[in-house]
Amino acid sequence: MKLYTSKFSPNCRRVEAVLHHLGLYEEVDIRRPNMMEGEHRSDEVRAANPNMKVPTLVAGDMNLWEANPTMIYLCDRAGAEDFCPSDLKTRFEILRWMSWEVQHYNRALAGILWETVAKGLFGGGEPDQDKIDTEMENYRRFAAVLNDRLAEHDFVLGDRVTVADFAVGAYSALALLPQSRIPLEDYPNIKAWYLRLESLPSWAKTAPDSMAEAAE
Ligand SMILES: N[C@@H](CCC(=O)N[C@@H](CS)C(=O)NCC(=O)O)C(=O)O
Repeated sequence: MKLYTSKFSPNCRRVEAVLHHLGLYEEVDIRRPNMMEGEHRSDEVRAANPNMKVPTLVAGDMNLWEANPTMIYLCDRAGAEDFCPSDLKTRFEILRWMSWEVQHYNRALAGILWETVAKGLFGGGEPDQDKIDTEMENYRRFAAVLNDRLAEHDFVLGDRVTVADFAVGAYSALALLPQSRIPLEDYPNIKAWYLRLESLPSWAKTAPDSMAEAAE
């Protein structure tokens, strides 16, 4: 398998973390196109993913793009029943939380993090407070749902980590940065869960070493 990926991207982190978790990382040819130089728009990446985005995984004759289905593919390929159960009820819950994070929770989070953390690194200028305020309203709405869920469980689906945690928690490292302005003090269960995730070996192995590296 071949993975086009980037150190900075939370979408790539979740796929790389799944590879570590499943013990598949060493089997994969890891390619890191230099995003600042636009290398992800090369013919090579475009041939595998017409969107020219990472993560993109090439597995035999399959080109896989979009992080969440790629993670499920890897789990199913590895037969990782504990990490990504296939019974109807649990699989529905995994897909539900994955849809929810894309559409609601991480969408709002990413909107804030772009303004507070990423924009400056990518030469985008000063944070736009109006945009932060709009996204913060969304963030608070959906963070309350996750915080309540995590009051009862250590992980999103229950008492053990699953692929749903790697999806919903994809932005943990950035959200924990002091400059992120994410109000985690108001959502202590999310903060505790983020720290729990960061301590998992497979998640920790994929942490950006520094913001300088992240900006590469
Ligand atoms: N929905 C996609 C998002 C992929 C994505 O937006 N990747 C970003 C990095 S986080 C990227 O490749 N950006 C480069 C670009 O859009 O030109 C997924 O889940 O994989």
